[in-house]
Amino acid sequence: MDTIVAADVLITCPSRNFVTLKITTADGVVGWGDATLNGRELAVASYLRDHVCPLLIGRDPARIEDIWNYLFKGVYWRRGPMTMTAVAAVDLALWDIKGKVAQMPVYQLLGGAARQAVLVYTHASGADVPELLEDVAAARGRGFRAIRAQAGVPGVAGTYGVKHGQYYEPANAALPEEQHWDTEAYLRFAPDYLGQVRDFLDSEVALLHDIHHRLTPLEAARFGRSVEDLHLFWMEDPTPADNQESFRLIRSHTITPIATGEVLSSIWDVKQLIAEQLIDYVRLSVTHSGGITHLRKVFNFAELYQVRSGSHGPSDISPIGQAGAVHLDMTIANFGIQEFMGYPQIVSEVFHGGPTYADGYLTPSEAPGLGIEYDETAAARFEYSPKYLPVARRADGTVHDW
Ligand code: KDG
Ligand code: MG
Repeated sequence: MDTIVAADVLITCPSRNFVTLKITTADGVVGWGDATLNGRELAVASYLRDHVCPLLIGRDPARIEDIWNYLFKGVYWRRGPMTMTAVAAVDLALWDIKGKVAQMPVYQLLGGAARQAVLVYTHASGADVPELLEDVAAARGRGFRAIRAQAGVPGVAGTYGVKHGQYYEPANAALPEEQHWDTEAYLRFAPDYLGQVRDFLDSEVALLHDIHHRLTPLEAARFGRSVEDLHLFWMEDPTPADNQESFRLIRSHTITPIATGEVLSSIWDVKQLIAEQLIDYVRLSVTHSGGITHLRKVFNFAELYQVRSGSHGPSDISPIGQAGAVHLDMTIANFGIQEFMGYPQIVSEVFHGGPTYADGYLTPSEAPGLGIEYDETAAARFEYSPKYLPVARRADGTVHDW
């Protein structure tokens, strides 16, 4: 039996922060796991370093399910994004090791390919509609068949979801910026600009839109109804999902498909949403939801209710997490779509390999394991730097939902 002899947490910031877990076995096999939680990176790093890594030493890396349960059920405090991201990092690293030992890519270990490649969507945004349409055209030029569109709302400074500079990067300040939010202005403007994007795009290109939990259930129902003719692929995070039953109200008023879950991290957070068919796509990610082992269970459960996967895949999930997502996406029966924002070029100095993008699809690496390697020498050049997402306030100063 091989054993785990080291578990190290590594932090790097090639334009943004990434936390990586490195597990080394006595046989010299190294597995990589993603532990990046945007804006709370150091909390997960400490959770791993101080509370999880010591528990891994001497264990058999082949026993993925057992180690997962040891870290979830065996711990008094469970669930929550910090815990589930830390457990995910261990899980991803163990799948990487298992693949390297078996000399197989992880998707083969998960049952093999259920499709030829993974359909992805990317982001297009603009401060105004002409800028947005330019960005949509650029995304089409890169071959994307599904595009998420966000435009600045007139009179709402710094609308979240709109890129700054070349790359969309809202986590841009050493302390959170405060931005302005106006629901009525958004509700007046968004259906109109999405209509312009729909007219601009060929009908076979899927159009997505992210609401970032900014609406009440009734406002979301009004929005969903107002865009029904546009046949959105989905409206994302229409309202916070803390209260899962509130999605019933949205569902009873509109046939616009609903996706949610990027801030959720366990099967319990989406159980009612799935079992009552209140959503169409579940957006948990391997990085923030306990890794491949747990997310596979979520997707298998969702399959029973014809809910499809639509995993979160922003540039604040590291290329290791993105690689894990693509391996899982290849194998599940109810795959829907995978988010893929891509990364600034500098990120590839640290993370080598990973899935290949072509013509609107990602294909996993055929290398053993996750097929991605972390360059520790390159990573050491990029020191951690605090970066926070903005906070939104209404005109009267009230803090608004993320
Ligand atoms: O950490 C926050 C980002 O990952 C998130 O804001 C991006 O909403 C997002 C999305 O759909 O990718
Ligand atoms: Mg989102």
